[in-house]
Amino acid sequence: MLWLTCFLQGKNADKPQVTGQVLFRQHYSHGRLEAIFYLDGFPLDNNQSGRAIHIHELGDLSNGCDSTGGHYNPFGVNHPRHPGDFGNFFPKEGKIRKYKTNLSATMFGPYSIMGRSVVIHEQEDDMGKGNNKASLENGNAGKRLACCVIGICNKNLWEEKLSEVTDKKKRGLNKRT
Ligand SMILES: [Cu+2]
Ligand SMILES: [Zn+2]
Repeated sequence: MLWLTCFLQGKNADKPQVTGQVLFRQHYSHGRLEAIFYLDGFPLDNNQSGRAIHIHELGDLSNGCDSTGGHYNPFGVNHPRHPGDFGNFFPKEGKIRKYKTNLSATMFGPYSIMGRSVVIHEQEDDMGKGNNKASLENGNAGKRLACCVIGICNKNLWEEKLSEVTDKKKRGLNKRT
């Protein structure tokens, strides 16, 4: 088992100022990747559009999120079939708290996501249905709001955030009953 984290510094000049982290876990060597998206700083309005999140090819932040390259695309396929195409996320009260399983990216072997980056976009991912070239490359997700480089972390960080995310879900369910 290996754990990875991607810590967002929120240093971009643009609004909103997104902070938080994306965590990954995977069983060696053929387990499916799991991820926790734990992000803050979105507008409080619950009716805003979705925000696309992807893995980009490079872990180079020398020119902010602009130097992270395009979507990580080791097999030369169209968007949204890249391993790090995580789709759209809908913040609630300015936060994203999401646990996803069975993702197609991997942290092992020649196609590892380690050392690459996670990018949070301003707009919704059109999932390749935009009828233009950009749609099949990047989903027309717009500006890059925040980004981070994926590195190794320990188990504790994962366990802590996982219990927070799943507890929140339970509380949410209780509220509705
Ligand atoms: Cu992207
Ligand atoms: Zn993509």
